[in-house]
Amino acid sequence: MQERLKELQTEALEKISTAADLKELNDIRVSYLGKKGPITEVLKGMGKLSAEERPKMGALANEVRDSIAAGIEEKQKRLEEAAVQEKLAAEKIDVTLPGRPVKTGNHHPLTRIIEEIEDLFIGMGYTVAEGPEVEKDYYNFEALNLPKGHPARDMQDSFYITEEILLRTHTSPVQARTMEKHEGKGPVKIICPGKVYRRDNDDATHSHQFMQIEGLVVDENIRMTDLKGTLQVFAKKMFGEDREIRLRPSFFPFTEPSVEMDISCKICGGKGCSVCKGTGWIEILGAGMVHPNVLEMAGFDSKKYTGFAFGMGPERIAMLKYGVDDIRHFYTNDVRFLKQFSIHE
Ligand code: FA5
Repeated sequence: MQERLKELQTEALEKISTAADLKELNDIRVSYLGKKGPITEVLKGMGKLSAEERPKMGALANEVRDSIAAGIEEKQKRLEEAAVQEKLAAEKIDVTLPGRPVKTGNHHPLTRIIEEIEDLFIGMGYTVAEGPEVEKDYYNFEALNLPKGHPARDMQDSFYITEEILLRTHTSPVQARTMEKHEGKGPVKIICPGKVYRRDNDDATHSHQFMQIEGLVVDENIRMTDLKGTLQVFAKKMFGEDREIRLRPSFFPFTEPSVEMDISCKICGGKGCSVCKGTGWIEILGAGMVHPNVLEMAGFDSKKYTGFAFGMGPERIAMLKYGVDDIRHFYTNDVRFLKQFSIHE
């Protein structure tokens, strides 16, 4: 019996030392130390031993069992440690590797131009006002001195929804709405960016839907020279000191006198091209002194108050600034076009 126990001990310790993983080790534990294991079997024969031999054999059996259990415990620690090391090695991160670039979008060139124009005017003390794109005929035309049947309505072919409601053809209705809110008290100093719609045929410089930015200043003693100075500051800040501007007399029913402002064409350098239609100039805005009728209709005393207004097309401005030769590029969203305005590359 003594020999058998020693044999079992040697055999178990050998198996423990060669166990390759925790599962194998657990199998050894179950087979040697379990209730149906060989040590238990040996101990069952203790009854046949003499009273003298029995405690000796019992002590030996305990010793064998303890040494196997200790062997298993130690091996288990080593296997667990090895498993942790293996995992650490497999999950090792090389912090010196270059990172993967994260793809980011960027603002649409039109958004950038509009924000730049907004910032410029906010810097001159203007606030930003907004109005609806689906507009009443009253604000789009009548309140701007364009009664029904007025021939100048033809200048802005419109998309009508009902007889009285249309998609606004310009941002000027926001002028009328803002002045109305001021209830005859100045000063008013706003710019209004937004989408407008016209039944224009699409070409290099025209779109049926485009953006406008309106400007309006109403106060006592506002003069034409204030308008000219403001437009000059705007043009120089936007396009650089070297760009030429010209003011041409024009007509808008809501301003008197009225002008249009042109900028020398950057694309052809003034020689004439398809963008400037051979003239060397591109019209970017209409402007003028607010017509007394418009002031009165909005509740302002036209003897006390005067004002100037202007309305510009940011697409045309973006075309000039970035040298874009077709307005349709802004709406077709070709990524190759948009990527050129990325600030990340
Ligand atoms: C107006 O719309 C007036 N409301 C502007 C104004 C405001 C005048 C305040 C006086 C006082 P006009 O139709 O010229 O004016 O348009 C203004 C600008 O919008 C033009 O200078 C041009 O830059 C742009 N624009 C006009 N039509 C189109 C179009 N179809 N596609 C792209 N831009 C356009």
